[in-house]
Amino acid sequence: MATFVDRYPEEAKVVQATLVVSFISLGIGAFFGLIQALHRTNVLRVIDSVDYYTVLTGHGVLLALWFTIFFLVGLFTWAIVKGFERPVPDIRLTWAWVGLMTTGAVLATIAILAGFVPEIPMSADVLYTFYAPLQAHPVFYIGTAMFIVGTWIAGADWFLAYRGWRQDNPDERIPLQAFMVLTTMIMWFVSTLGVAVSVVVFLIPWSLGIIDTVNPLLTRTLFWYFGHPVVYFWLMPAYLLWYTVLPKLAGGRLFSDPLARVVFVLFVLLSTPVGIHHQYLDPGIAEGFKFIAMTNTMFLLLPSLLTAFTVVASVEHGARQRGGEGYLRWLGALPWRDPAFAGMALAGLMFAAGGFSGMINAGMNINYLVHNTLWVPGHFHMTVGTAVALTMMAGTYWLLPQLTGKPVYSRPIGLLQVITWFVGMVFMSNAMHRGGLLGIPRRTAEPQYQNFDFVAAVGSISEIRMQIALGGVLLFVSVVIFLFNVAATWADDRVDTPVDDTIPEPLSSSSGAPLVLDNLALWTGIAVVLVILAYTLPLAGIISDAGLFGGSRGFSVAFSLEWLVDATVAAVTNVSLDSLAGVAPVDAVVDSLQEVSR
Ligand code: HAS
Ligand code: CU
Repeated sequence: MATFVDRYPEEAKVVQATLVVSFISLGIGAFFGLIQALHRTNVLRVIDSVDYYTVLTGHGVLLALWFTIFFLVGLFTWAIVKGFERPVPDIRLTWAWVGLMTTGAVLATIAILAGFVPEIPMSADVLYTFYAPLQAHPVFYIGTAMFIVGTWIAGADWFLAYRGWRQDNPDERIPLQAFMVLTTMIMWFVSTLGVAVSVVVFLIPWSLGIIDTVNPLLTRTLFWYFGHPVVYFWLMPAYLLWYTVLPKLAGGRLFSDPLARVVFVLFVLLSTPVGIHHQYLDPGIAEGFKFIAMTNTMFLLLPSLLTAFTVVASVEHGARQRGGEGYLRWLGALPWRDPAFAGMALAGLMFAAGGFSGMINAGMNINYLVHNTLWVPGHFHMTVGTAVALTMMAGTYWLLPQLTGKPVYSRPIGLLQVITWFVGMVFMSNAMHRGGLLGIPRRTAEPQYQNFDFVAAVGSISEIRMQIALGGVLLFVSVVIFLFNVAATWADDRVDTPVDDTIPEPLSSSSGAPLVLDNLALWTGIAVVLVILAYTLPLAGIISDAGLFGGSRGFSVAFSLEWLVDATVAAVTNVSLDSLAGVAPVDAVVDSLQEVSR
């Protein structure tokens, strides 16, 4: 079959355009990552600590939002066109959402970068989670809103493509890759509602001065309503590649098409009613709702565990087709020299570890130990920073030749690049997890408290810091090599040999999948009901406590002086006064309290 770019030249241009925006964001975002990794480990300080949040916001927004999502919309366009084997319904609509998303992203980025120039009265040091009480310039929120509306139009574009295909193929199963795109977009439509309300109803009017106050807990909750599903929005393109491309690269076939469909349906149902697991420590949300979020999160492990099973089984099948044998020796028969395979497989392996740290985050009680520590960035650099980012880079080595008709400039350099990423991340994220357990906080330029020593049971704090810095440097080097390889591929000449993009039939094909799996309306309905059940009461509570637009008088806490004295004396005498003797402030307090109680 002819190469994708020759079959669908217009669509190939669109995908290339979104990849360009994605990779520019990757380059700038990775540079910010290098600066902050060296800064907070005190290895090299090129910025003032006051600029740290500008750098951190740039790093988070450019990598977690622009790099990943621009790649996603490109990949999904390719998957829809290839899945249905027909062009998009109207290429002008397609360019319209590309333009809207890009304009929005550029505006929001300008607002962030302006933070470096004191003369410009604009900044957006609000981090990629941008909830109140941090406030950004309106341009940041407006840009973000345009970006999100752009993704909605992209989703509409793909559903229109589906409608066209369905009219011509009333009885066929939705092709697997297209099914993955459509279910992911249903999840996205349901979940972006939260962030859209937060931005349009509260943050934009607040930043423009139209309203004076907001209810910070409300904007946080609306953010996390979207903030958990967004992590699966990043992950689903990686899953799409692991399910459909990785088995082929391994030399085999997907183990089960129906199981893959079940996994994507589970993500539609369960991704949103779990967001409160980011708020276990927020006051103002009753413990019971946190418990429900935890239970849902534990159920949500299921689709990823199923994925681990299906994808590893498919890869093993590939290895055995290539002559691999034994319980584990088959691993050696895999095409490890192929950068696309090696990158995706290493990304998957690291996701197994990132998934486990996610399970720890998800436990309400253990979360108290790791929340807001360096553990959490350790977790998400393994998940979004490797499972997703490394799969996207590896996927590029497979996708780019189809979109350009040009072979990858250098596959050995590609292999070096994916290995550098993996090794860099092993150093950085392992050290971050360990640092978090010692209580090193996240999101600060100055993690060292005055007159306070972190005590490491194993190794030392300096060793942890060195590993983070070393890892950060390797990751930056990997991005530079990646961008070089991609740019050199683009600059190369076309070859005549067609680039193969066929995906082999799964071992257990879609004909065995229950028809109900393709009933998208049913899954959307259930997802909405689950969201209503999980969020109505917590949101009602938050609004009745502090008002829709905040500005409440606060909680009054009443107690008598006598009660305070009794409680304090009881507490202090319980600790055993002897053990505290000599601690000057304690002595003074005890003396004066005893005075009062006499
Ligand atoms: Fe998470 C915090 C819980 C997955 C991203 N997470 C974050 C934050 C980010 C993030 C960015 O419950 C920080 C947000 C912030 O700034 O505050 N997370 C989980 C759980 C999972 C999980 C239970 N997270 C992800 C994914 C992310 C991501 C995916 C991005 C893409 N996370 C939490 C919680 C918090 C949190 C709490 C709040 C922490 C706090 O206190 O702030 C699960 O979905 C994980 C399930 C995964 C598995 C692994 C399955 C293994 C597979 C590997 C297959 C192998 C292959 C290799 C392909 C069970 C699928 C084959 C090759 C061969 C050679 C054989
Ligand atoms: Cu989450």
